[in-house]
Amino acid sequence: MKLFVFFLAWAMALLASSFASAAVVERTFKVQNKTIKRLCNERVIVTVNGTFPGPKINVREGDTVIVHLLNEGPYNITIHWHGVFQLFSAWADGPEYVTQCTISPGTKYTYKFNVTQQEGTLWWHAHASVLRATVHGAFIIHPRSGQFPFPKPFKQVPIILGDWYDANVVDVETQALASGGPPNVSNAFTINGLPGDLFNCSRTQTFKMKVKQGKTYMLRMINAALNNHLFFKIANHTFTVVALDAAYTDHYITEIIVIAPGQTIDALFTANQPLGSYYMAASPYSIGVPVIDNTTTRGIVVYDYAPPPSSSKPLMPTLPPINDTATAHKFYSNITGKVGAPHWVPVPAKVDEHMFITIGLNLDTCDPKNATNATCQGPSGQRFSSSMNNESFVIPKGRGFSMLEAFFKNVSGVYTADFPNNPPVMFDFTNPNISFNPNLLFAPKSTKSKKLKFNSTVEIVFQNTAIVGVQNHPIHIHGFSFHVLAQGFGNFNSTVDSTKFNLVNPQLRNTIAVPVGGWAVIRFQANNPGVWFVHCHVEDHVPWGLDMAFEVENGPTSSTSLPPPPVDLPKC
Ligand SMILES: *[C@@H]1O[C@H](CO)[C@@H](O)[C@H](O)[C@H]1NC(C)=O
Ligand SMILES: *[C@@H]1O[C@H](CO)[C@@H](O)[C@H](O)[C@H]1NC(C)=O
Ligand SMILES: *[C@@H]1O[C@H](CO)[C@@H](O)[C@H](O)[C@H]1NC(C)=O
Ligand SMILES: *[C@@H]1O[C@H](CO)[C@@H](O)[C@H](O)[C@H]1NC(C)=O
Ligand SMILES: *[C@@H]1O[C@H](CO)[C@@H](O)[C@H](O)[C@H]1NC(C)=O
Ligand SMILES: *[C@@H]1O[C@H](CO)[C@@H](O)[C@H](O)[C@H]1NC(C)=O
Ligand SMILES: *[C@@H]1O[C@H](CO)[C@@H](O)[C@H](O)[C@H]1NC(C)=O
Ligand SMILES: *[C@@H]1O[C@H](CO)[C@@H](O)[C@H](O)[C@H]1NC(C)=O
Ligand SMILES: *[C@@H]1O[C@H](CO)[C@@H](O)[C@H](O)[C@H]1NC(C)=O
Ligand SMILES: *[C@@H]1O[C@H](CO)[C@@H](O)[C@H](O)[C@H]1NC(C)=O
Ligand SMILES: *[C@@H]1O[C@H](CO)[C@@H](O)[C@H](O)[C@H]1NC(C)=O
Ligand SMILES: *[C@@H]1O[C@H](CO)[C@@H](O)[C@H](O)[C@H]1NC(C)=O
Ligand SMILES: [Cu+2]
Repeated sequence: MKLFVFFLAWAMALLASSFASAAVVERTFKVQNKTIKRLCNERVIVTVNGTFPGPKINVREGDTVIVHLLNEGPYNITIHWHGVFQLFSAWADGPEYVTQCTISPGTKYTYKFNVTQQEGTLWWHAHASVLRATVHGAFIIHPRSGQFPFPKPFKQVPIILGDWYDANVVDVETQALASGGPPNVSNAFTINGLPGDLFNCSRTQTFKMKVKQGKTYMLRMINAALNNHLFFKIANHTFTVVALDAAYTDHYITEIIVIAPGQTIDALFTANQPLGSYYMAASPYSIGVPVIDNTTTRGIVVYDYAPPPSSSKPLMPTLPPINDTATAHKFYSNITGKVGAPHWVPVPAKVDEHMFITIGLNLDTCDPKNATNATCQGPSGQRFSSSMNNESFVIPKGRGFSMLEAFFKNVSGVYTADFPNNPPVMFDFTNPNISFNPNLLFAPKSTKSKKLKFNSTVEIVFQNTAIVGVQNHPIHIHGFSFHVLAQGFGNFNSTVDSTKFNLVNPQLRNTIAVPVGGWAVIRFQANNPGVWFVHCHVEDHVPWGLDMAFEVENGPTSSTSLPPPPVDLPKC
């Protein structure tokens, strides 16, 4: 009898695993120009396969992904698979000049990687210039078993929040980088590429989601907007957050979702209201940015058999004011990780490397003798800059190799491995009185990485500064998810604040919105050799220098080392 039960269990396990065996998901992405009309004007944008947002990729955990990227567009490009661990496949990670040289117009590159040890919503986006504005899409990792750690929702719907520039977005950036001033802001936010009926000429450009009363839906949310955190609500409905950045969380019930650039959220909602139509809407959360797109995008949730919209106006949710830090902070800090859920990782207990990294804006000097309005449009007649630990990162373009190739081939002159563990001087980081202190304002330009031993555990305090002005910077780490141990306002004080660390069930994230005028502490294990970009996901801050990189050494065996580059890796 015992033997029979054992046999049955074995046979069933075999059956289950054959149903759930790993597949190869192979796609072709054609990067190409596309003329589309938004906000009354036709614009040429760069797309994948002519769609905005781009094609959705569905995989199951354990699958192999092969994407052939053909660049038929006008610009150099790369694609990043945002949040995918890229275990032992750093060559497929994508950030320009960090893990690869760019794919020039008329050429191609094949991204190949396995998706393991994670499930939920992630996304892909261009990681060259500002092309991610229009070159992005959902990357959805379904459970290999087909089972969620909650009842299966009736439908799963991607909600990609983005923004729209009524201009050529590459020209907007080029002009801003030349002038040293702030780039022009977007003209609209979008839900799945559509601005919604609050904008001119956009009544038919409103995202509609049909629902059946009583059913539960899973929104797979992505903030693809270049520079803005967003508040999101559906009138008269509440959400249950079940995952953040493709890691399961304890169920968190909320009327509002807050999502920083780069982040993703899986949220359930049940169509439990009277038949009718209800707006879903998003508006920005922002502090310290003087000029901002403060518009609202909206779509409509329509119940099946609802009276036609002409006879009943959809209900509109009330969104918080743009500066509602209390609401943003509550959402960002209150959710906990789901211990024991698939792919849960306990917090590593022993820390090998402690880092304290200041993050924020800076200025770059304008030669007063040469100062013109064309080149010195930043504050105080200077140029905008930004830094981590007072090192303003320069992307190593034009040095012959990407950082990853330099790492693999041991080439010098591309970057150095001396990124400091601490800022050069301690000061009252978040005191507004220091904002224009000339001793703190100007950060030197460099391309520095921090070297990590394979499998070492790193703890980082990210400390915002008030230099130029405080903001909330969403810091994204490539190649890893990290535990968020604590967050707070003001200056981090290790005596007081380390007692607040959640070492039991913290969030696992790939992008942490460091509170405005505050700090966040994260911890992760460097189990993936390669060069991994670390940067603010506010797009404007990337070329200004709010970046660094980790160089993770190879492990002791060939299976724990970075394999050689693919033969078609683009050359610089
Ligand atoms: C993109 O377009 C190409 C041909 O134009 C097609 O072969 C490919 O399947 C499309 N890819 C996706 C993801 O739709
Ligand atoms: C694509 O559009 C850009 C910007 O509008 C234009 O400069 C370029 O010539 C176009 N390229 C192609 C290949 O159509
Ligand atoms: C993906 O996994 C398979 C099977 O373990 C392995 O043979 C292959 O090298 C992996 N591919 C990449 C790109 O890591
Ligand atoms: C929907 O919410 C509004 C306020 O946001 C409230 O006034 C109204 O009573 C609610 N309607 C229903 C049917 O619950
Ligand atoms: C947006 O900001 C402008 C000025 O920057 C202001 O005139 C306008 O009222 C604001 N709109 C909203 C919806 O807050
Ligand atoms: C938000 O801005 C409004 C209008 O400028 C101001 O009255 C209010 O005090 C601000 N709230 C916070 C929390 O800063
Ligand atoms: C979440 O907020 C509640 C109410 O403010 C508080 O009691 C709880 O400790 C918070 N949990 C976390 C993990 O921050
Ligand atoms: C002066 O400004 C021009 C651009 O207007 C720039 O090319 C040049 O390098 C600057 N010279 C100095 C000494 O800063
Ligand atoms: C520079 O711009 C300011 C205002 O933005 C203007 O008053 C001034 O005349 C301009 N100077 C030059 C040399 O263009
Ligand atoms: C890395 O560390 C983890 C636990 O901290 C351990 O299970 C694993 O074996 C280590 N890997 C290697 C290659 O040493
Ligand atoms: C940290 O907090 C402790 C306890 O309040 C205080 O004594 C200490 O001066 C603080 N340290 C710093 C650097 O502010
Ligand atoms: C595009 O890539 C080519 C080849 O690496 C390089 O020469 C060129 O400068 C790049 N163009 C831009 C605008 O970055
Ligand atoms: Cu930033």
